[in-house]
Amino acid sequence: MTRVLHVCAFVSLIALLTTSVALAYDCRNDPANLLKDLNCDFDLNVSGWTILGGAAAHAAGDGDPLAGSAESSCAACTPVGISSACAAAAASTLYGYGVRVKDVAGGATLGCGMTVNEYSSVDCSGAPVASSLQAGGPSPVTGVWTSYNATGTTTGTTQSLRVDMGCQGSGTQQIRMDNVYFGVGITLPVDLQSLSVK
Ligand SMILES: [Ca+2]
Repeated sequence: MTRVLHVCAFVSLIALLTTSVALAYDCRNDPANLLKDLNCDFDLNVSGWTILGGAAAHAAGDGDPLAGSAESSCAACTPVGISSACAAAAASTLYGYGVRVKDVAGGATLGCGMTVNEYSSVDCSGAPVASSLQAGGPSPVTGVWTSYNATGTTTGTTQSLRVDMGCQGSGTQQIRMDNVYFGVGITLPVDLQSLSVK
């Protein structure tokens, strides 16, 4: 019984720490976040973002950590998601990046996350020189906000970037996204997807 209690306490502590750190980050108030002024928090609308697949809407009453999130939905398409406006970025630089995602309808069965499209132009014109920086993972538990975070280095010619984010699945998909970031020195933990204690 004692060991079980210790394990439970440990799991609770990890969950608490993970939640606390994730909730503490506010994309709008981080000077290092290149998306800080590109509607990263979706507090009022989804202005500045374009549709990747499905339809886009604003979920005013839902968000993480702050109210307001971007919603994408689709009856039969994949992926479902949105793409950011163009942001200036530096070449050969280590960045941290990520997004929080909530699967509302349970249709994002193949996973969710973010892809960074890098351009050698200053305005995201032309074809991407790379799309290899990604923060992805299994689909979140339905109805639970989950972090997808990673770090990676831009190419030697990168001058600008767009961030794509969303989910892949089948059937009806309805997801929400919030608190998007891309910046030097930003390192946030990935939420626990699952945990088994043997
Ligand atoms: Ca928000």
